[in-house]
Parts: sequence; C-alpha cells; structure tokens
Amino acid sequence: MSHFLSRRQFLVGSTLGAGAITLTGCDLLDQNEDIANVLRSAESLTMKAQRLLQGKDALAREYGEADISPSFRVNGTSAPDSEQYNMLAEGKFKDWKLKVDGLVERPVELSLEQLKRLPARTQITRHDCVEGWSAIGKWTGVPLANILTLTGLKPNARYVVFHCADELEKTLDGSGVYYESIDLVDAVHPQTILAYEMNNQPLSIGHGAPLRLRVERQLGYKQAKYLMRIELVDSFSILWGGNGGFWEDRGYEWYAGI
Ligand SMILES: Nc1nc2c(c(=O)[nH]1)N[C@H]1C(S)=C(S)[C@@H](COP(=O)(O)O)O[C@H]1N2
Ligand SMILES: [Mo]
Repeated sequence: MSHFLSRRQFLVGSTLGAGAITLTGCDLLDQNEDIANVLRSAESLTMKAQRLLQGKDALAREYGEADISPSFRVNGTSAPDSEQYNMLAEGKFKDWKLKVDGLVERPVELSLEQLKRLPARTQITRHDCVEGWSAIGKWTGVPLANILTLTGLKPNARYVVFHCADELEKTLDGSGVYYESIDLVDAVHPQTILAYEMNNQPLSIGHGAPLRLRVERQLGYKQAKYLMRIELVDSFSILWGGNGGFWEDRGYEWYAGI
C-alpha cells in the first residue's frame, strides 16, 4: 500500500500551481550534483551542441490550431500484443496504473484519474520520425517534472527510463520490449509531458493509450507509447542491450536531437 500515493501527497501535488511545480522541477535538477557530470560526459555531440547553442530550457517550436495535421500516422506498434494490455484496454484503463520507482524517495502508482487531476500542459508540436515523415499534433498531459516533484529524486538518479507495454520484436528473452530513456535535463524540461490526450481526444490505442511520453526536442522514436512504468536509474547500461532504448539497442543515437 505504501506504493500508492497517499491522499495527503496527492492533495499536495494537485493543489500546487503549475508555476510552483516548474520551479521545484528546476530545483530538483539543481540539487542533483550528477547532472553537471552527465552534461560533461555526454556521449553525443548533438546533445552537447544543442544544449550549448539553445540552452537547456530552450523550447521546441509550438504551432497553432490551424497547423494541426489532418492525419497523423501510427508508427511502430499499433496495438500491443499482450494479454495484460488487452485486459486493461477492455476495462477502459480503469485498472491501469503508472508505476514510478527506482531511485526516487517516494515510489508511487498513479491511476489515469489521478494523473488527470494534476496540473496539465497542452502543446501543439511537430513530430519528426527518422523514417522521413512529420506530423503536427496537439498533446495534453502532465509535465514529468510534476511527477518527479511528487516522488523526489535520490541524489544518484541520472536517467528516467520508460517501460512500455509492447514488444516490437518478438524474442525469447523479452529483449524486444519497447523502452526509452532520457536524462534529467530533458525530464524536467517544460515541454516534457506524459500525454493522455491527442487533438482533444483521449489517446487512441494506435497513438499509445493510455499514456505516452512527449519529449519535444527529440525524434519520434523517443516518444514512448503505452507507458507502464517509469524507473529512475543511475545508468541504463544494465537494461536490455545497454544503450538506453529499443532503437538505440539497434543502432540509433541515444540523444535524438532535432
Ligand atoms: N511503445 C512504443 N513506443 C513507440 C514506438 C513503438 O513501436 N512502441 N514507435 C516509436 C516511433 S519510431 C515513432 S515515429 C512514434 C510513432 O508515434 P505514433 O504512432 O503516435 O505516430 O512512436 C515511437 N514510440
Ligand atoms: Mo519513428
């Protein structure tokens, strides 16, 4: 039971203003001494260059309602082939819970209802897939910084790992399960949200129901769909192929800056 958000914790989270929460997100980052080291040891030149040129808080371009694409392709998994997921989907995700654990002070499990009661952000952004297509969509969800403010971070937390419900590649050892990871700079960025709505509708199964990541300064494959669990880690080298994501384990860049 201690893994569930207490009523008091939940009320604290839901009554804080968005501004207060954003500030706390930045404070969280400042308190994490390892972040400077992460930036210094950044594997990817793209990441260093982007952060040097644009700053760590620079926003991805946001668009207007009129720019929303009339059709937005579904890519990768279009419906997870898992009994557990299908049962949750049949129940309209009433029994689904997002686990947040690992290197946090207070692990939580949040229902969709609870997530929807937290301060939300809406953004209209362009999604760029490496396969060469783009689409503009409107996303509504909870800033990841708000969730991390609720859970707190252990001092050695450096990356946020997103565990998904789908296996994109069928394997015997389960290494075909989709996952992704980002560092704390992107985790507390204001446009990094856990989206439950797309274009004013509940997220469809094709687009990642009930919850997906939007991390707007990076490419499509970072936008993990079908979120089940968020894990704070000090290193992702022990996970699956060790490169921080399903596609990263198959040769893509970990930092997929646009
Ligand atoms: N869980 C999961 N997340 C995923 C994928 C996937 O197959 N499974 N595909 C990725 C890729 S390559 C892209 S381009 C986008 C596609 O999102 P969409 O289906 O909403 O267009 O999701 C990303 N996130
Ligand atoms: Mo993609």
